[in-house]
Amino acid sequence: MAPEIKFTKLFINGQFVDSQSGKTFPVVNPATGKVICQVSEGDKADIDLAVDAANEAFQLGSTWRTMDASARGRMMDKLVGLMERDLHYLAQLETYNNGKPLKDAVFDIYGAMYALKYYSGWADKIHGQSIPADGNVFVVTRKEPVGVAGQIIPWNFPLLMLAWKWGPALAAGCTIVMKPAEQTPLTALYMAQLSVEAGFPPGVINVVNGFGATAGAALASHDRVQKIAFTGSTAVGKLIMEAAAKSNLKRVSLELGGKSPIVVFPDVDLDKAVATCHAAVFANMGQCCCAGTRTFVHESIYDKFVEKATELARKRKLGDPFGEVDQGPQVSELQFNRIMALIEAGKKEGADLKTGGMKHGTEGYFIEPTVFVDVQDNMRIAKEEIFGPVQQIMKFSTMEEVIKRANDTHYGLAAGILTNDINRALTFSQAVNAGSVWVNCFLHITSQTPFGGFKQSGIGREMGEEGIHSYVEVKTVTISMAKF
Ligand code: TXE
Repeated sequence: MAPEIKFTKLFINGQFVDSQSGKTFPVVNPATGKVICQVSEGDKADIDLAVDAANEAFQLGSTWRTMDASARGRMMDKLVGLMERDLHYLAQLETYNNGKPLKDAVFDIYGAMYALKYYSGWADKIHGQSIPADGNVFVVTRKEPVGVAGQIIPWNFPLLMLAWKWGPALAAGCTIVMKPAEQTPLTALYMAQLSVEAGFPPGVINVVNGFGATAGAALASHDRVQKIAFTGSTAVGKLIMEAAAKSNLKRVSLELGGKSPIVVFPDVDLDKAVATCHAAVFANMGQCCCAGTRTFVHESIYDKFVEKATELARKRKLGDPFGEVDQGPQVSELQFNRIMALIEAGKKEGADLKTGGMKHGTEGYFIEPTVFVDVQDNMRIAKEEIFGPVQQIMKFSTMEEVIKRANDTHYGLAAGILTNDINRALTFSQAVNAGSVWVNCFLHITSQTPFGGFKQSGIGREMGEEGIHSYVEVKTVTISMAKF
């Protein structure tokens, strides 16, 4: 059942407003390809207004700056309570706009609540040190909010990504201008309304819908934005960093793409290993930055693994994301076309297509779960982020070889190893260049643990205590003392 759409404008300074240009753009239901609604389209002029509001709310003496840190935390808790109250509606809205199965949307919203809840606890625990410095001085460090935080998020986990960004920013005492992905603005707008109900002062949270090249670029290059947090493609991540450098050297954190390896040794339960690798790549329609998209299987179990992995992919249930399904549509026609083009490249380059590879159904952007085997490292499907339901299975023989191949990528977001041999697990965990290494599991992401990438998968870490660092400045206060 389609949920009612309650908010479609820009949220600036505590109010829903039309864009300065009056322009709107359509939001599409990926399950049908039909327009859900029009939303206001913000660009530079609207980003300017939102940044003004966020700066105003950040002024010394403002309600936000003078509030007790513990009160900020309680306000965040209140927001979590409101999300829990509206969980069913939020999940429906997420499914309608993003296409993910309803049960996955519910899972994401719990994840978003946990993230906000986790950071609400940090609000009054972000403190500096007293340091025994040389000289007759008393020295303390303070951790102060960096200022206005620009936040640009993608469409694969709209609400979860919002929470990962709002959580540390609000705990640190920053103010926010967020640009949701143009494909999926609806849950962010509803969250904006909940922030009013939770009591956040006007200007602390602003949400400006719009496109990357206009609204996003304006935010990244704004002189009065002190920090930009971005999740999205590596190509755009580079633009963000460039814009930050060319404007005011704002602080940058980037969470970008990946091509994560998952390595299977023969000493594990085969069915369990197949299931772990299946979930690693097919979860969220393959639209996970840390998806396990290069499945390296030891030669001694390769044929059996391939057979079982193919069978499991064939069993995956596709369809209406509001129904009892494992997989919904890809988020947009553009993403659908990108994935289909990479599937074609896989076929052309000689990988063996075991199952899938076709559009599913007649409407929307559904793609059959696809398994390629005998994939070679130099093929495009082994090198490029596909961001779709496409598994690449490769054969390996030794640990040395697989470590080399696992690291032979410009990405470094995540990696996994399935083995019962502790030495193998430790060797791999140490040698692989990845921000997250999972042993006998995959995609196990929690609010308490840092997440982010090596190499071109990003800069900085989100979540956990590390997640706070990019939202604070460290100030050293040195006080001359009388000698005694
Ligand atoms: O990403 P973009 P797209 C990867 C994945 C996917 C590919 C392309 O491989 O197939 O990226 O997806 C905003 N200045 N990931 O095209 O363009 C944009 O409006 C400022 C991995 O959707 O990077 C949106 O809000 N902002 C990923 C956000 O950036 C700009 C999640 C992401 O869009 C901008 C999504 C600009 N010049 C895609 N251009 C992950 N790491 O989870 C775009 N944006």
